[in-house]
Amino acid sequence: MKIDIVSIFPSYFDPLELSLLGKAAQNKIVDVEVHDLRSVTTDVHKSVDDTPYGGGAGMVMTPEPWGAMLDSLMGDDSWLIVPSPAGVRFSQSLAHEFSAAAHLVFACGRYEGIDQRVMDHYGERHRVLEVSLGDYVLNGGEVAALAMIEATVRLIPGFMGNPESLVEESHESGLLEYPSYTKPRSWRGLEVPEVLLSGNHEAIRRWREDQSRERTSRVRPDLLGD
Ligand code: 6GU
Repeated sequence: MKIDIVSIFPSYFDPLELSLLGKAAQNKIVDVEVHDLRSVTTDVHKSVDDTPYGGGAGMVMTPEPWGAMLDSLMGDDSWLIVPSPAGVRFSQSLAHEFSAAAHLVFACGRYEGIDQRVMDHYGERHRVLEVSLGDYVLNGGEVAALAMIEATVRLIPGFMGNPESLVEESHESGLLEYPSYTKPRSWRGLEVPEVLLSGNHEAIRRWREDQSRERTSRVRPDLLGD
């Protein structure tokens, strides 16, 4: 998979080199390139924003630099992902969809967002998605893009050392994951649940399923639809 990221703060993406994603890049599972939006500006001030038509607070990113940059990046099978608190909610199922794409382009806006015509223009020819992490506001799309990229790349076949660990994790089944324990058996007076030491695989499976349901109904009843 190829991932291009466009931002006015390219160094936000330095951690990609260090993390698990660095390994994926070394193994040629994913090729990530970061582009500075200011590199395609034509004025001495390298400006990328202006005041909003209709008035209001803040600044809006102008379409010209985005057009110049995205014309050079978008191809026939490219998806344009625009992180935005006004977008559709990111989810594990969207991460699965992203992980099957050949080319993802993340357009990270700052200020009050990007001129709507950028999304409309590329939407005529490409899959364009405005995507939000959740119901809170970040200063720009960079942190959101990092989160979406990490969630996506770990689902690409061959990325995870042990693909089994993808199967039972939170949000794959629609339930939260059951609690986990390791050695020692006793720690500060707290014991590992007896059933996990029993060797009875069917009993362990049932206990974990019960724990998943109990935890989900307690902290995320919305996932159960009640
Ligand atoms: Cl994707 N962008 C911004 N700026 N804020 C957010 C977000 C995205 N998701 C949640 N809050």
